[in-house]
Order: sequence, then structure tokens, then C-alpha cells
Amino acid sequence: MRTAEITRTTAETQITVSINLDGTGKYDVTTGVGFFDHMLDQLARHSLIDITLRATGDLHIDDHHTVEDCGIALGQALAKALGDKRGIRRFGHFALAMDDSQIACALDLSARPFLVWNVDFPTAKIGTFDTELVREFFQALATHGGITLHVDRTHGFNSHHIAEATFKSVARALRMAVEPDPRMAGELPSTKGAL
Ligand SMILES: [Mn+2]
Repeated sequence: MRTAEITRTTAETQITVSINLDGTGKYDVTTGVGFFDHMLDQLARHSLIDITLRATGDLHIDDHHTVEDCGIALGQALAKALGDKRGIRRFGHFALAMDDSQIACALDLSARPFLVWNVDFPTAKIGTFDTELVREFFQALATHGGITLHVDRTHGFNSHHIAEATFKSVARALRMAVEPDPRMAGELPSTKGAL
């Protein structure tokens, strides 16, 4: 079973996350940030990666540290659960439509963190949630998960839909990339000898 548990404690946040790459998309997420919980639930549901996450952060300041640090912890858990990456598809992509919004994601579990981000939000807030934190989350996930992550907004005018379509699109691309490829027969999906 490809599972990992990460506990990360700083002066700003305390986070415990456990994931199962071979799950069924079960989620049990509590961060204290309602909209962000809703997004992480989407990530689990549509990647089929089981995610249990508990975060206690300095929300009296704002949501920034909590959202960013959940990205760090989830990225670390992903890298740990992937192990040596033998037999996986490695690459993933998806174009996901949700009402007005369409988000395209292409990613590589390359161990070369890089974020290409072309997702603009028409509003600064979704309820009380700062839309700029969506990028912060994926920057942290890419950096600590060793992901080359490209995300583009093709269409969209509703910030809630744009954010949600982003999480769903990345989730579906991740599902593809972490999946075992039977034709890879346990080999490393690289000619370099390491990933
Ligand atoms: Mn929603």
C-alpha cells in the first residue's frame, strides 16, 4: 500500500496528514477554513487519494499560513507515499469543465518542482477566503511534492467555480500520474535511472 503520514509543527501551524494513493477518494479534512476544506475534499474525491488532514493554524492573523502549510504537508506526504515511483504513469493531464469555468492541468511527478500558473480570479475573495491563496497552496504542493505543475484557466468568470475547477482538474491529473501503469511493469518511468 502506498501510504504516508506527515506531522508538521511550526510556530504558525500544526498539521497531521495521512494519505493513501490507492484509495477510493475518502476525505476527512478539518483546517478551520471552510472553503479550503471544501477544496481539499474535492482534491481527495477526484484524485481517489484518501486524505485525512487536521490543521490548527494562526487563523487570527489570516488563512495564509494554514493554507500554505497544508500544501507543504500534503506535498511531503505525496512524495513519501510515491517512494521510488517505479511502475507509475508519472505524467497526468486533464481539462475540467465546471459551469462557466474550464481549467487545464498538465503535471509531471518529476522531482523538479516548477509551477506555471495562469489562473486569474475576478474577485479577491470567495466569502472570507482570499483567492490568492489558491496559488499559494499549489506552489507549496508542487515544491514539496516534487511536481512540475502547469495550471491554466481556459474560461471562467465565477471565482468559486474557477477555484473548484482548479482543484478538480489537478486532482484528475494527479490520479492519472500516480496510477500504476501495467505496461511499465514496475520499471522506472525515466531513462535517467532515478526520479
Ligand atoms: Mn463548491
